[in-house]
Amino acid sequence: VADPVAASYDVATQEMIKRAQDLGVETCFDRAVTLKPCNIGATGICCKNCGMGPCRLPLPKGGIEGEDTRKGICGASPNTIAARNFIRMIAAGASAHSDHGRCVAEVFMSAARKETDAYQIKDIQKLLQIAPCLDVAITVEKDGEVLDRDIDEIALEVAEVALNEWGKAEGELKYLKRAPAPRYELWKKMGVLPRNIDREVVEIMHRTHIGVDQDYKNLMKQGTRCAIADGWGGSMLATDLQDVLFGTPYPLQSEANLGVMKKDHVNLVIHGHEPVLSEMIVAVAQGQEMIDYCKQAGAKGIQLSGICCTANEILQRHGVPLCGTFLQQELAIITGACDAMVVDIQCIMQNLANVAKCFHTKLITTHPIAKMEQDNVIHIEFDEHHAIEDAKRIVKMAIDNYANRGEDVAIPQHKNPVIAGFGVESIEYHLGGSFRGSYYTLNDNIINGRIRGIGAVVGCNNVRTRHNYDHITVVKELIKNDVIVLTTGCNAIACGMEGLLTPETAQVFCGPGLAEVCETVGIPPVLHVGSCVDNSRILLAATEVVKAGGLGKDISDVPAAGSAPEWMSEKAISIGQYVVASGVYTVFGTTFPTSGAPVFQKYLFEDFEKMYGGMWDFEPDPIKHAHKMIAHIDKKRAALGIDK
Ligand code: NFS
Repeated sequence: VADPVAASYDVATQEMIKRAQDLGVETCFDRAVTLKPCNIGATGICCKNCGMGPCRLPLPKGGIEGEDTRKGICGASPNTIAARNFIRMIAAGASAHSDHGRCVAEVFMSAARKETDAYQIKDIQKLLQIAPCLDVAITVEKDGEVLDRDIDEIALEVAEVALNEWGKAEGELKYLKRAPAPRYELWKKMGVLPRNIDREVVEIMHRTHIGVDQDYKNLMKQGTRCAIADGWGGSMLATDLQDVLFGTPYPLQSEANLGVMKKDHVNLVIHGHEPVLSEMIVAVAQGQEMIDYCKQAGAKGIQLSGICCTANEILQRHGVPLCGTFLQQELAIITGACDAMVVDIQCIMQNLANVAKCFHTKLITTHPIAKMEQDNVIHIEFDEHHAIEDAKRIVKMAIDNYANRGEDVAIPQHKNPVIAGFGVESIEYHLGGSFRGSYYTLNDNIINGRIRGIGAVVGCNNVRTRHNYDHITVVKELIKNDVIVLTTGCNAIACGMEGLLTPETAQVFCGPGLAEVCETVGIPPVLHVGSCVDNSRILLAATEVVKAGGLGKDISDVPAAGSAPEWMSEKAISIGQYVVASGVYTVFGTTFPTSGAPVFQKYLFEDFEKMYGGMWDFEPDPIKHAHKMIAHIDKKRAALGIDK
């Protein structure tokens, strides 16, 4: 079994791993001890794309001298194999984000057609802001006069145009032009403008089939195009349409870590990614009907909390507390206080069902594309046309189950306050100038050196490194060196658990320059900008920085760097690639899936900088990891002539 302290940096997590072991319940932390990764697969050089293999091409001990003559049955080189595997990861990651986006777009369509009472166009301001980016007019001319166009009409056209982005027959993605003009022109020159979202994924699957594309550079060209279709397509549409449907987040206060669960409350934990479901659960759980029902059941109230990106979605819009990161999902049940856990899609461990069997917890799947084989799992298929009823059924099930809770409940008493809900708009408000649409103050503070640069630290947890340790260490090292951090995904949750998402953190952990800015403006040095699809907010914030002036003409000029210290999902690889293709140096920690093909890896780590101004890097040591980012930021400062 795992050593709880070695497995996690977080005390609440350590307590729950220990408890699980005492109760004889196995978790992913224990499995990580007994189940070791395959070194050939982990380094990207196992090809299983046909029935003659798998062909495994391990790197000889001591590396390769001279020519690399390794090849598969068909002759595929290590570069081809690693590139195929890498872009298949991009295809899967881009699919996950974009299919989530499509679901939101379909709900948006229902709302625009007024087919559902549950969902409405909530944020008209945001609708009017994104409509022109989709070539949807927001005014009409009548008798020579320019008039505001009807909102319902705009919404309907936005829905149609947006949905069309997934499969249109001609043209290119409309959002690409939201990038700074030189970036768009570069993509055009490189031939990587995505045509539609689905097509780029399909083409990856085709090109990586046996006997098709056998040039790692050409494979990566398609990997890049597909990743751009994710970041500047599927993910960005997901974020925007969610904002219009559910409201653009604005800074608010909440709490994070397992300690947000309450012993005398019904605990309903929401886990997954699409806010389509969780929004309804939040609405229903806060309604009088369920509150009364809950009192009858003898509980003081309903305590909602979230895991993974659903947590970030309902935190940033409603202040629902964060229960934990990806690696804490089993532990939420092990408290014995989780009356129901409801899941939708992505990052859901199948072992949840096995853990739930050991407790009274009801585990509910809700999505037609994500079910579980175990017989204790309840499936309630969620549909936007009867969303309220579905949500009520789920909340009631949690309340009814409160009575079945055993005596043995142990909720760790650890949590920290968080401020979340930042975004392009609120950063502008807090760090903008007196003119609208300007990031002037932020840029000014970067130019005068109070802020050294911007770090985007994102991504998962991975059992192959100590839970949350790399996240926290990288972020603390960055802010200590005056790098302001934008965070999403499980990194954001980890920062919240550690108390880094409060303005008070600035005085304790920041360098003097960043501390001064945070104190003057009243913001945390680590800004929670949402879920993983909300990395699109970071792309747009970077674009606003470019527009505000003084820091170059393209995203690749800005003193900024990206990082995913504990990544594990294919989604993270897609994100990494679109961030690199957007011109940002990006460092991954823990492990890197191409190290068995040194030539291909060098292409990603070095040659990409010459092509896109951004490139990949790998550094498992979190302090060195942060300093690689800082070195890149300093290089960009020097190029702009603002170093001192
Ligand atoms: Ni992102 Fe969100 Fe977490 Fe990783 Fe999973 S929750 S979409 S993939 S594990 S950060």
